[in-house]
Amino acid sequence: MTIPTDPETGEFVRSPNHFAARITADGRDGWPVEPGRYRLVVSRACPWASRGLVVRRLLGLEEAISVAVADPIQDERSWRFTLDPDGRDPVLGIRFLAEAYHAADPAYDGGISVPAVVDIPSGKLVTNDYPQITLDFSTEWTAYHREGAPDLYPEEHRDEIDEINQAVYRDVNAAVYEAGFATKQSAYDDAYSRLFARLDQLSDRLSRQRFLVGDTITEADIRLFTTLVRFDPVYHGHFKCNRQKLSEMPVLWAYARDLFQTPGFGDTVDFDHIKRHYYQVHEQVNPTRIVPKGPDLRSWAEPHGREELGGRPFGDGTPPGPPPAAEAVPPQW
Ligand SMILES: N[C@@H](CCC(=O)N[C@@H](CS)C(=O)NCC(=O)O)C(=O)O
Repeated sequence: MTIPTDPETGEFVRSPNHFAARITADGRDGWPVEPGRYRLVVSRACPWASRGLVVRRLLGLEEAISVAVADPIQDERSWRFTLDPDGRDPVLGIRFLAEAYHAADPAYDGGISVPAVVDIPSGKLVTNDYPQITLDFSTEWTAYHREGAPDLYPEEHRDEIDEINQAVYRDVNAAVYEAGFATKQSAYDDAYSRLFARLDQLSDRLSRQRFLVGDTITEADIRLFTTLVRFDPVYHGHFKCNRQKLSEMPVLWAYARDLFQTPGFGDTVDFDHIKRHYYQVHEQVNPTRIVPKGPDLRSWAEPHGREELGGRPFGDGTPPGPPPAAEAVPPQW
């Protein structure tokens, strides 16, 4: 995979989300909410796609929206279904996610990214607009949420959630990539400084409250979690985000363990997919493609002590049950 960077500044250039139709209860974009109709295509390696896996689990949308898991290693045709029998997604019948992109737009020649939501009857990609995908799961699919599903995007906290999400996107979710893919020292330095300044600020906030906004889990926690869970296995070494490891930042480390141990979070995480994807796909960063053996993951199960801060993870709701057997990740340690 070639990593696009700006030759002048050495900065990573992120490709835009080209397909931004929304699946809504009123179907105003032509894509109405309908259980069984759409397939969420993810890689368990990908932090942006993993948001969708967590939200879908927390809301109990597993029956309503099925999931396809791509091989963590893309080839020159990008994401592929080589984990499935005959290398084909059993529901969409395709070998490469690109086929769904081209069914939607035969002339499309941009990047093929996950997460992607595909309309099963037509085989067409509906959206790869990941920030909207999870918000729509929360706000448009309410008729199919499980009993006891939490409100991950509560009306009264939306402004605060949006503000935190913006800062976390810029200085955490995206900054780790900008540090790792920089081809000039100044671009790396800038991303590294923003990242750790923001992590310090988040750590301070989370030393006083169990979750980022209000006293329950929200979309903001999910977006921070998917970067934190990749920090020590990948971003600390591969992306040179190495002022400290997550496990050396006590508040954030306990916060991440708290979420990891909450049903719907850790049970979506596959560290093997995460590590193999980053270390093997980014050959510019890691030309030997060797995947490190560490870190020891068992500490993710250690007590976090965050209950002392109060908070009600699911508000008036309840945690989800275990994942469907077909979606269970292998034991992680
Ligand atoms: N499409 C979005 C976010 C999703 C994203 O970057 N997904 C990665 C995997 S973590 C991917 O599919 N990359 C392949 C590509 O964009 O060609 C973007 O480019 O900003």
